[in-house]
Amino acid sequence: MSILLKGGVVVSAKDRRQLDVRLDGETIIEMGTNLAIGESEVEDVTGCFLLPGFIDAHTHLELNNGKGSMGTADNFYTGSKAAVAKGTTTVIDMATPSKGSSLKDCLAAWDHLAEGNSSCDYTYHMSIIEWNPEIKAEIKAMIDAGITSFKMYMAYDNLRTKDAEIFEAMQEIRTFGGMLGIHCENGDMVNEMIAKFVAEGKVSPHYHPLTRPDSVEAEAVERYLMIADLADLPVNIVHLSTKRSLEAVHRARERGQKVYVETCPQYLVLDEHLYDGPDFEGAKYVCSPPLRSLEDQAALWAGVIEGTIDTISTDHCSFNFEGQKTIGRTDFSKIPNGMPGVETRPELIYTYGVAANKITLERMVGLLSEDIAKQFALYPQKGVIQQGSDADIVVWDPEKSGVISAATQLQNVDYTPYDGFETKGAARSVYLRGQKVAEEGQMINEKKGRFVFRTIGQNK
Ligand code: DUC
Ligand code: ZN
Ligand code: ZN
Repeated sequence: MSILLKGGVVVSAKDRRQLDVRLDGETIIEMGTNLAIGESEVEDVTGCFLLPGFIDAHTHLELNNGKGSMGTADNFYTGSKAAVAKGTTTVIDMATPSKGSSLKDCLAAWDHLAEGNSSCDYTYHMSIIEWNPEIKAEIKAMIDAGITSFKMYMAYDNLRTKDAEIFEAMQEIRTFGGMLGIHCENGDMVNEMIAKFVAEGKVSPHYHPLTRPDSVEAEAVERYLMIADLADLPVNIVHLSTKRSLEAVHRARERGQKVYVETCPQYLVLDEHLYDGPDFEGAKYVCSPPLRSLEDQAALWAGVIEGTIDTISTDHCSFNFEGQKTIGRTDFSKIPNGMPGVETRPELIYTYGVAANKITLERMVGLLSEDIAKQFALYPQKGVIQQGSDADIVVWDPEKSGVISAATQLQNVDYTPYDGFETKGAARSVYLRGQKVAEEGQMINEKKGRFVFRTIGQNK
């Protein structure tokens, strides 16, 4: 039976309109003012906004961190439930091969993790952690398999490749019109500084951000953008966290380069003082790049407001405090890097952005959904409420308030960096391809997620 969402305000990245929306099967079939109820089942959404399902373009729902057998606290089953319950209907997860593995094997492994377990729709960025003729030949194979975006690393010894390899990969990706995102930090400098601090007995979480100062990120951003200029490839910068990196982006744009910039909620609402908390609490915030200064935070907000930052995703990568983060009690460099966040992004950005009058709701829709869909070849199947698009809809109640809490969260991890944060606005119900899957922040219909096949050129 079709469903009629009646009395709400439909929001896109450019405007808002009072429209009823009819869903049938998996798609939006009709939109208009005062639509007749007919045979439809009605959800009265008066007082609510209808937002296109949010897309998180940067998750590590399942990741082995390369330091022994440590896997993330969440997996596809738990992470996707936490995502969709609060409004994120699609994730682009980082498929990460192990050394020596083919991209095809990695894709099969990620399909195995997600298929039948995911409660939101999903696709992947394919990580390229080594470069050789076999991997090169697989770039086209990935695009043919619906994976149009790739990820590389300039830091992390088990993941990073050389500049020349990045350059070669860029040229191959450019041949097929794919999208590349890179983790920008100077890995050599990070290693130098970790060795120095550890040798000096400076081993508390306080030292984590000091091994990765803004220059470490900005240098890598500048170098990456110069390599991209040489390769003539539009590129994405993931989790950009500093003012100096944003300045490097401005320079690249001024010389005519197309650069996409992603930042994350943690860089907008948390800051570096948290590394100095008592009882090893600072370990909870160990992620890379690290949390930054209030000056960086202000520069990032300015970028979000002006539009020099394009998207906000989470870098969700959850490790428990007890038993995982605590492994680094006597050496911060052993603390697994990453924080949970796939569940909290919509409420945080609404609270600190929209309700705080920093950005409009239209801008939030762009940052969390529409512009991500356009960048990653998901649009107009995803990222917009219009006739013919997937019926991924968040019924957003701006009056709902709440408090983020580790005790009540759906993420399968023993803490949240936002514990006790008061929020304004929340998803009242969430539709995934026409099915109501969540209500009042809880799952009512799980494991309905599906792989989204992406095609180059769809992102217009
Ligand atoms: N940074 C993190 O903190 N965790 C996962 C990967 C990354 O780049
Ligand atoms: Zn990264
Ligand atoms: Zn990441």
